[in-house]
Amino acid sequence: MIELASTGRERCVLVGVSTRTASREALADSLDELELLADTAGADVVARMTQDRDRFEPATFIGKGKVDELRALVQEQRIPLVIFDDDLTPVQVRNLETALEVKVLDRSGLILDIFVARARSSEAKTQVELAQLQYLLPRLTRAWTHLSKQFGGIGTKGPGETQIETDRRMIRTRISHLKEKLDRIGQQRETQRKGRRKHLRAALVGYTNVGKSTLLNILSGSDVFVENRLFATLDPTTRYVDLGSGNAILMTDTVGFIRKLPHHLVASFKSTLEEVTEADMLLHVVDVSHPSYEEQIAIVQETLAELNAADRTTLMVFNKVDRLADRGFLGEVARHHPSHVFISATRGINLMGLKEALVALLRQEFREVTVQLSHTEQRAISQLFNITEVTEQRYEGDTALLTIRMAAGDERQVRQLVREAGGSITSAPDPG
Ligand SMILES: Nc1nc2c(ncn2[C@@H]2O[C@H](COP(=O)(O)OP(=O)(O)OP(=O)(O)O)[C@@H](O)[C@H]2O)c(=O)[nH]1
Ligand SMILES: [Mg+2]
Repeated sequence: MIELASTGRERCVLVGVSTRTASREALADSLDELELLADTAGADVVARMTQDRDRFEPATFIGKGKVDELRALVQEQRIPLVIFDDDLTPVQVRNLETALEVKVLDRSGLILDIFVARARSSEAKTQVELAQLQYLLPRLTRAWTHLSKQFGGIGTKGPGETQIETDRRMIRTRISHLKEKLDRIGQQRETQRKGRRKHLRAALVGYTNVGKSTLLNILSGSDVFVENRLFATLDPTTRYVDLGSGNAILMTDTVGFIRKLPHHLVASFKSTLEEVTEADMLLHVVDVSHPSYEEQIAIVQETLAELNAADRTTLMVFNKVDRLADRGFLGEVARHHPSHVFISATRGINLMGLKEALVALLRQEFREVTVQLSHTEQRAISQLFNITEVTEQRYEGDTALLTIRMAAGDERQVRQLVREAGGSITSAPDPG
């Protein structure tokens, strides 16, 4: 663990390997990002070491010569921490720590560390702890003596084999306890979401540090934490956003994605990320000024697929256009992504365009109509309340008039229902 407050900043070396499939350029890019992650975690990068290899060394990930070189470097410059850009197996970590005599972390371990430091709510803390324990379990060996401190009560002499077994059992118990707790929180969340059904919901998704929270703040006039670091946001925040001309939505900001996001984290953040998977539409925010914005889009799309949200209606929001010296390539970007807007959240460029695009999407995905039914058709009326969003209900004599908003996919069912109940449907007056 990198201790943020107590020990100040820690110095570290980054290590990356380029292979035939991952070019040197891609590696440099990935290491830049790893450096940002290290910085976020409270470590200063003093050196980078890279190696070209066609295959990874099973025992130590990098070749023996490189291990020696690395050892010389960390010993000479008294660097206490080495961070690998790729995930290491528990055995590799152990071998490397033995050979180098300093702490070794991999990318997942580093990301977990940041999540630990940043988790604020009880839910985020629980999710992070679960991910951390699942990451730790296979790595639990003699080297992990600090566990005793973390859990308290365990002997301080450092775990022997029996002690490790006891630790493993404790961790498994703790894991199932945390899972139960998350299930309960998930159910509460579900209830809260149902209560919010009155408004359509949009979720901000995107790579970390692209400006999601900045955008939510500016659209809703709120004050969500923004920082030029990775993973500023862990807990989902939902705000009311007025789109003008009588349209409004609830917009949720949530955790950003990153390449090689540890699998355990995605799994433990499932309930947080359900805010995303259950939204009516997604705003995929992209930092179009970033050199690898295209790869970032692909990574976000992969993560969305993992969450079964790849087919959700999506508006591509290309942010930070103010940082572009040359906007010539935006035409090409627009052709690639038919549903798009270009904006700058900090400069307030084209926010009207964004709102208009959202309203257009709402109209396309959701139809607002007025249903006329005999007031005796209570069953049909209550079904309408179940399937659609009833925005207004009034009576004229024996006739019930319901203004409803329905998803395009539910329209057939609604029409049939109304027909069978002897009612009729007219388009609702355009609110605009
Ligand atoms: N130049 C420029 N900077 C921006 C713009 N929008 C956001 N930023 C900056 O980008 C950085 C990250 O912004 P955030 O809103 O925290 O990004 P995020 O996507 O919420 O990041 P995470 O919560 O870490 O996933 C901050 O320093 C913002 O000031 C923009 O339109 N132009
Ligand atoms: Mg944020």
